[in-house]
Amino acid sequence: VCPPGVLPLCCRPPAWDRATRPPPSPLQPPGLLLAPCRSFSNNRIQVELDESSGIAMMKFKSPPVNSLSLEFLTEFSISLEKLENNRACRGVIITSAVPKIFSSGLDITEMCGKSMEHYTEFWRAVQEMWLRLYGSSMVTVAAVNGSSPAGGCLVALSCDYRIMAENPKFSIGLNEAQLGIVAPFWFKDTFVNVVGHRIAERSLQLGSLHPAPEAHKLGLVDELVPEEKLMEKASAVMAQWLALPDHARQLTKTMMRKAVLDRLVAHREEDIKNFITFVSKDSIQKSLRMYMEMLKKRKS
Ligand code: CO8
Repeated sequence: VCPPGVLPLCCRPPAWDRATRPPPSPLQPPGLLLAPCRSFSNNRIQVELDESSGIAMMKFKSPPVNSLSLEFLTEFSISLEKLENNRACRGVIITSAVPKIFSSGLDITEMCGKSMEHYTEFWRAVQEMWLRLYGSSMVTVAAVNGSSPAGGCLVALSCDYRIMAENPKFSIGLNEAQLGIVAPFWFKDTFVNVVGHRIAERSLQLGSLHPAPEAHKLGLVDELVPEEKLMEKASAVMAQWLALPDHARQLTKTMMRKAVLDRLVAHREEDIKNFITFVSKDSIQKSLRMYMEMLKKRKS
């Protein structure tokens, strides 16, 4: 079963046939053999698609911390949909244009003192983003060039491969417990599928944020590279993944991820209700407000 608007992975035609490109003209000077590049930039996310390689670069550019607000999540899902529907696009590298921060996770202000309608809309947007990214038929590589707590970590975990800048000041993890909140089952499932049950269980209960070297040791990220080599490495990894026929890779990805995706699809409305009930509690509102105050105090 596929959620409305989300492409079943197996429905896309093999990309080998998708991007048929004419050979370069012999009259074209070698230096001008530049790839046709399509870019669309929204307010918070910039996307550039190199049609000759089939690789899109998606950069989060929502300072100060790329928090996943309703607007951000909506743009994110729309950008993914546009790329998914573009036959020339086979893979996307996700990174940040904000120094030192990949994404600070869900925008906490969206979960504080808002109406039921707002919580519903917000949570649906979080679900939609994850369904699109985790269920994407494209190759997805996260180039994690900064801190990546909670929802930011979920974005990285939902990709096929994670490369992180080897800076111990950058940390990544599902730290919800530290905020007095609980990561939903599909955050947990995504985490377990990457690091295994034991590491996920300990890390989730403690709300751990793992410095990059530790995250690598745990398998939360696949590779660490010096920051200046991050994009080069991400492109090399992407090329390696794109060297295979898309249909075989896509069917394999579906086989690995379908059960987890289907579980949310089957329980989507119930999951929204649970979120609203949970987030509306006075005790949870208090925890979130205190956490925001702590962030501000830490700053001053
Ligand atoms: N949401 C909203 N505002 C944020 C967030 C956020 N997630 N993170 C930071 N901000 C704000 C800060 O309050 C600050 O605002 P102001 O300038 O008005 O004081 C501004 O962004 C800049 O923040 P910092 O000064 O802290 O910036 P630093 O560069 O020093 O640090 C960090 C950046 C490391 C990202 C740091 O801000 C941080 O740790 N932020 C909190 C991250 C976090 O814990 N996110 C968890 C969100 S919850 C989630 O994603 C999943 C919830 C799912 C379960 C829901 C069930 C209820």
